[in-house]
Amino acid sequence: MNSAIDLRSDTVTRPTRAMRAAMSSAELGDDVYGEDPTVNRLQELAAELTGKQGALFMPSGTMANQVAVRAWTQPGDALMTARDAHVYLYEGGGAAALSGVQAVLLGRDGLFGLKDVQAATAPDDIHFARTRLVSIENTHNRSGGRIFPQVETDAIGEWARKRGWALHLDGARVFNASVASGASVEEIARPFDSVSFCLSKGLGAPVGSLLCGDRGFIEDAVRIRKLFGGGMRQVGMLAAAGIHALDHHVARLAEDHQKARFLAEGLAGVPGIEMHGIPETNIVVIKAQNASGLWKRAQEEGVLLSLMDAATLRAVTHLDVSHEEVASAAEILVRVLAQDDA
Ligand code: TLP
Repeated sequence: MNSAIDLRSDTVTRPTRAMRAAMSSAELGDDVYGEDPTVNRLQELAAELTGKQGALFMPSGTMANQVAVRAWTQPGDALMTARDAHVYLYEGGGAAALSGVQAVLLGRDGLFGLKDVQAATAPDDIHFARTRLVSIENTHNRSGGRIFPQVETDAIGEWARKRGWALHLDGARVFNASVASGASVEEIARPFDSVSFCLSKGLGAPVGSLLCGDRGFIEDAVRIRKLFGGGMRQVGMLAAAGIHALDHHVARLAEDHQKARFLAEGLAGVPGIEMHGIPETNIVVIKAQNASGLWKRAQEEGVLLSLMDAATLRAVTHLDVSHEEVASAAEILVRVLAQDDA
């Protein structure tokens, strides 16, 4: 398995030697008491980068999103989001189970606009669940790492603000959006009341996400994180990996985007598959009629992909996969497809 080219996700990266060194020399304390200096430093850095008053270190992106849902809603409220958003589709029904919230699903391929939000806005009537939160995912995972258009975010943000709804950014890969678009994370985050981002994806840390927002929101989030079992102790070792990732692994995301484009271009026009456009960031979505057969044969040939559904495969480029490996993954996939076609 070790020599396989692992394109299942950017979560598979392992800490670099320099990151491990930063982890092993981290100053530690008990973070449930707020006394881990390295965690505090990471939280300050995250607040600064997103332009928010505060930030909270979380064990996962899923917990960061679900804590935000719980903080902004009451049971019986509605959450508006894309029908293929991670917060709805990939978090085990968490919004329903942990917050008693129902989802109002919008758009397609992760994208939706003000018009969709307006059309789904229920009248103020006792029959309807009250919308309290809109969640936007940027970049959007299932659609192939697409960047959510800022003009739509701004328009949706204004609509939400007028109604007293909160706007949450699932920014698991917001640094990819920033590097690809040239907009700073702070600019992307500006219309949002809360922002989650992951250290454990393209940034290459082993664990961890940040949830950012204003002071009152962070106070609520601290309580809810504890309720959800996410209070951590001498976790500065992991926070040190996060600080290292933010200091050293952001600009290099551009290389991952180049590798994804290279892979997509290598597969474009090959019979038996359909590419979901040219990737804007680090995720390549491949549509294939026999996706599970292709997935299995690719695995036998040493290329690991994600099987998203019966007709969709996903390849994600990252820190631990070189340009040469991506080139050979493309060759192997073309060969496997040609065998299928014969
Ligand atoms: N995504 C994972 C899987 O869960 C699908 C992956 O391999 O891409 N938001 C977004 C947009 C995500 O893509 C993910 C993880 C999360 C949140 C959750 O992060 P974790 O895995 O830390 O709970």
